[in-house]
Amino acid sequence: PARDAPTLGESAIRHAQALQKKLFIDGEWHDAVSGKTLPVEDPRTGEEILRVAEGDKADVDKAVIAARRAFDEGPWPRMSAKERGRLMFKLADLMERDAEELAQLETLDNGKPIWYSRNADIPLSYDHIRYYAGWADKIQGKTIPVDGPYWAYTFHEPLGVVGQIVPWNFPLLMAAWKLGPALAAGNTVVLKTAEQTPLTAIKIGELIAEAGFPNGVVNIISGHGPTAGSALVEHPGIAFTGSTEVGRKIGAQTAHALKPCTLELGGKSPVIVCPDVDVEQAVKDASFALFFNHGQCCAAGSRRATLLRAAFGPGPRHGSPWAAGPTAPYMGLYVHEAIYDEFVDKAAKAAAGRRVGDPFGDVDQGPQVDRDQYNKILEYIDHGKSQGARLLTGGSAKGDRGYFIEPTVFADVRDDMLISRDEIFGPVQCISKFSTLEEVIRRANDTPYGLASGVFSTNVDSINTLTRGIKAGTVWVNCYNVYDSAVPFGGYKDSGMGREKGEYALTNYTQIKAVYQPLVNPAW
Ligand code: TXE
Repeated sequence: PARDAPTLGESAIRHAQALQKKLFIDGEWHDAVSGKTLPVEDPRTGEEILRVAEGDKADVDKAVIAARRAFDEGPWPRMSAKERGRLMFKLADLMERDAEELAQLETLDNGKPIWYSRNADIPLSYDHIRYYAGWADKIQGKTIPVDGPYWAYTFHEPLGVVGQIVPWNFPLLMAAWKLGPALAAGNTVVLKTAEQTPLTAIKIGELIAEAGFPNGVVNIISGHGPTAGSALVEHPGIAFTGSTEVGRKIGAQTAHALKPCTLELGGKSPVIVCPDVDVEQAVKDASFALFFNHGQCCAAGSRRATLLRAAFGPGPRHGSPWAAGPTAPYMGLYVHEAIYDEFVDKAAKAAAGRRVGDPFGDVDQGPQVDRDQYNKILEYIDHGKSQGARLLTGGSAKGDRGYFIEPTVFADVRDDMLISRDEIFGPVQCISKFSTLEEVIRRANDTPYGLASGVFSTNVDSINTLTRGIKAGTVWVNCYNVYDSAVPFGGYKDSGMGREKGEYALTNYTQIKAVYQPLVNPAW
């Protein structure tokens, strides 16, 4: 309830103050070699709450050496796959034990409503670690029939040390997406958190130590991208989630060094609403898809949909809108001309009804994560206005402290407008009209991105045409933001390379060794 907001906010700050403020290297907590520290801001006010050690190249080098030693010499490579899985189950249990503390830290750091953190980010994260704990002893090679007096088989071996760089929109969940498959496959890890949101990963460092992981298996560095991030890219293979611009740089660097790399980048995912739908329902689904996490979504998340339904209650359609995807990519919304006016009117009312305020209270939307993102979104809103989109609701900052922005809806958005082409990463819904399926497929694909998409229709031919026609890594049909740890997620085109989640993600963290052996008795 709203009256708890100040109390919960204070409790979150106390949890943050009680955390380690250092870098987690080789199972111990270290100050940065440079002695530098990084401010942690409260996005509700823009004020600094505390500072944590700011790692850069020297710290990354130390962490990589520790991870290398843990991989080459430590108990980790000699543990059985089952034992590694057991440690991961233990970590997930500890995360679940401390779920409320983790939820408060995430909301304090990122600004997302506490009920998102409690019901999506945190349970999704420990669910994900559990899912991959189950994989640890099921990663198997093949036995292959070959010509001649030989037999052959494959091992799926870990890569060794892997670097992981995560963003601030789902800080813990993005870390879980990457740690899960890497550890299940037997790698050791250096994880760099986003400079805006170091807190929950620090807590995970504490829990990793408590779970009894051998020293150096997981190392956690808080720090900036151009310093700590790019130093990490120079070392091992990399898994990155973040902007397409940085992803492109990392991809070029790792390709040159012939190192493995997965990239989970930006999106501008089309949602297409056909004329045969229940408009009221489609408005709700589209609104939830866009405004979830204040529009700061684009890649992430996984959990059994059933667990999410249990957490959020049944959604209006197949439980889907409440199977709150951590990753609802920012979308362009195409609505058929036959229902356009009614849809636009209802969408504006739905957005205007969203409660914006202290994320520790009973609200639908808290502040954006930091001043850069806040300014970027307000600039896009100005572009929308000046390029002639019809502003139906919102359109401004909210309040005079912190990074709050009104839920904003533009209609009559043309394909050439900046708000239609770029990833805004904020609570700004852009609606345009379409007439035929052929036309909308062409327009939906006319983007460098290809992360996800949504199709709303009751006509099976339209559904089949659209799901085949759209070039994107995920298509949700009559639902949005449904995630399951077992289902792959990733982008076509500039939205990335490789897939996270599910069995597919294990291929990012394993290499295949083929072995030939002579048959003992060639007559066989
Ligand atoms: O991203 P960056 P930013 C999109 C979204 C957002 C925009 C900018 O549109 O508005 O990107 O956000 C690390 N070498 N997404 O500036 O810079 C950085 O420290 C190595 C989509 O926050 O890409 C952080 O840990 N690492 C996205 C991470 O990269 C570097 C989520 C993301 O930061 C680096 C976030 C470098 N040279 C933003 N520079 C998604 N796909 O979910 C930065 N980093």
